[in-house]
Amino acid sequence: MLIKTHDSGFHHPVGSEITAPTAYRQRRQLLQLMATGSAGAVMAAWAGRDAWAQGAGVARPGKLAALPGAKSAVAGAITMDKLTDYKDASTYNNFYEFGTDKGDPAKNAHTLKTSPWTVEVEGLVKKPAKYTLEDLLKLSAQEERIYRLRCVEGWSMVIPWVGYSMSQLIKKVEPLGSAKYVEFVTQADPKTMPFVGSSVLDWPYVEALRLDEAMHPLTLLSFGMYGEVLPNQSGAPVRLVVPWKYGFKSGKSLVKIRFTDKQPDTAWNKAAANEYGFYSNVNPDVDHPRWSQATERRIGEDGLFAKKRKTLMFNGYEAQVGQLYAGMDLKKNF
Ligand SMILES: Nc1nc2c(c(=O)[nH]1)N[C@H]1C(S)=C(S)[C@@H](COP(=O)(O)O)O[C@H]1N2
Ligand SMILES: [Mo]
Repeated sequence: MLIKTHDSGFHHPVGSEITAPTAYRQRRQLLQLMATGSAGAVMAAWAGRDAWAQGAGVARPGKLAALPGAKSAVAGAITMDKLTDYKDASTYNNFYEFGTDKGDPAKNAHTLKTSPWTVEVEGLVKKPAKYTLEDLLKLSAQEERIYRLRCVEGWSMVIPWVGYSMSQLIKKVEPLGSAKYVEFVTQADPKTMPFVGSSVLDWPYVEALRLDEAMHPLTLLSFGMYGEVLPNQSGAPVRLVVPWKYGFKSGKSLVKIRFTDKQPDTAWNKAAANEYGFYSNVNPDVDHPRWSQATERRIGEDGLFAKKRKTLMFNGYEAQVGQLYAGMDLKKNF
């Protein structure tokens, strides 16, 4: 539900509880746990992967093309957590172009037209270019990376994304010395996206990173998940995944990548600057003005094994990314 107030503009809705868990899901979790025994969390993650690969009773919204990627070699790119069920990952989403309820994108995003698709790279680069989706897919070998994604509203998921480091594309276009930031502009087509034009946000949905953040090997340009092309509701045909930042930094359905010398205005920062900072690194010590960020709820764990998890600094990727922020006051630069 959306709440508008006079003081601070739009209020991001607080994550509401997802649909009550079914006995089926509880049984499946139990079977998965039994199947993996004491083999450890890594095995649990990969066993979960096998379960969906074999189609273990998971209802898929449609048959999507396979998108194979080798297991990632990038440090930190494979978490040891159990995978979120595909069904949860593809039916509990934030994609405001298709509505503000978590179930709206899965219901409405079938109207998104993902082909033909081009991504324009412009601004402070030696080689500005228009890439078709086909060009982008061929640009570098794809990897499967199991990343946590932590929404600012307090829920998290563990998803096997497929793609390659954003840095591969950035190297191709050769940023100028003056380039300091990278702006990610997403699709805003009122004909195919029913909520574009609503007053929730200033469209298009825009996000941005510092150039060194965009160059970090963990920053993923993603085309797929669970070994298949992205379903529309997850940001097809190409999106960003920045695993150490709150989910809203990971723009979906990218159409433009612009290199700038000034910090770009981002959609959520424009909507409520006191709630959504430019950095938005996952940080259990910095509360959102209206709720704590100290814990999170892992989607799919709302049943038999429900537990609130402690949120980790940089979403658990501190060893990999902490040095990017050396000397910065992360309470000021939230
Ligand atoms: N274009 C666009 N990208 C977006 C959003 C959006 O509303 N529009 N929501 C963001 C938010 S708040 C989150 S938490 C993640 C959610 O990704 P998921 O639905 O794949 O879990 O997408 C992000 N990317
Ligand atoms: Mo989010």
